[in-house]
Amino acid sequence: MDTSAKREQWLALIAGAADADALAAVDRQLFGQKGEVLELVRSVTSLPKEERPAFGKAANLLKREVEQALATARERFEAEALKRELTAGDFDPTEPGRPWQGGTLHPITIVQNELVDLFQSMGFRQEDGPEIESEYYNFDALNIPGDHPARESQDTFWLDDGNLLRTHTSPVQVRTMQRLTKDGFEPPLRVIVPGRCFRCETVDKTHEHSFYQMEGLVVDRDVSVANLIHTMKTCLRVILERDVEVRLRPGFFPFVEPGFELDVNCPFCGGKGCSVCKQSGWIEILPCGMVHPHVLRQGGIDPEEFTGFAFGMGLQRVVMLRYGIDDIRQFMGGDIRFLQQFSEVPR
Ligand code: FA5
Repeated sequence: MDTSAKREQWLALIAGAADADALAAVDRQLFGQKGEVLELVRSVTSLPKEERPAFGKAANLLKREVEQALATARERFEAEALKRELTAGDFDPTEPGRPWQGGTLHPITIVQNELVDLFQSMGFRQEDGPEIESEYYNFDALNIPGDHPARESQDTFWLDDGNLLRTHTSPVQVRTMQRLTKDGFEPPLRVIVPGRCFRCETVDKTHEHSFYQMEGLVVDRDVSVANLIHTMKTCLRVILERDVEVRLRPGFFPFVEPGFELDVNCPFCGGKGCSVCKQSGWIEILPCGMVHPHVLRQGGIDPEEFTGFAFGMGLQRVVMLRYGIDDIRQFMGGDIRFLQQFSEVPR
């Protein structure tokens, strides 16, 4: 049977469809329940056996060609419809798009990244520890037994299983020393631990229930307070972007001996005295001290042979000083106008 006449007729029908509706009608005529193309393919059964293979092949090829012609015509109508939709009304596809509002880094992250880079350049390694901590690591290993009054100054959230939300990053001191000495490691040891801490405190301009600290720990032979002061001065000079003077006052933390509060000369008045530094010329910036022998022993290090220093920097405090922010609640307040002032994009 000659299928070429059918071919001409069907392709002309498709080409002649004026719009998508007309094309749909042609589709039904050719491929519907009694569609002409399908009828042609089915008619193979009425032929003598020897004619069937050649006819079947030709009919199927024709069917595929007509399907393809229908699909091409359908795509053309769809594209035309989309174009009509886009150019209708107020929409102007030739107008430039709105710039993409990408996120920026949180100021705490900016300063934390800078501190990590700085300490890594001084040979420190970054460590991490759990935010849900055991009583042993948060308190006992740090020389704060159950009846010690120092526990009062770090009231926390206790969980039903006896664990707690860590009140500081200091527990990672003993965790790190234990993990390394278990494998036969000996100092020198230089670590920093940035991380989130929690305290059951009333929130005000300078206190949050969740805040960030960065712990530092150095253990080696003959480590002294001079090494501590030099390291702190270097770090503060970079972070506060200016030359700094520091001073130490006695401070009490059971896991250091001696312990200090480290002050920096006021960045707002240069040390002359202003309302921020309460006319003293100094601003308290971080507590620190020489690691207590009890803590070294808990970490598997012999305090007769090694000494060390440690510090616990409140990250928000440093960020506030650097950018002149006067209320700690801004950091987690979710005010986009506050956050948009810090334009550093994620690395
Ligand atoms: C500690 O947490 C000690 N672990 C620090 C330390 C480490 C001392 C190593 C000696 C050696 P303190 O409770 O003072 O100390 O907290 C340290 C810093 O965390 C404070 O100076 C402050 O900047 C910040 N901080 C403490 N509590 C809060 C809070 N509720 N909200 C915001 N920042 C806080």
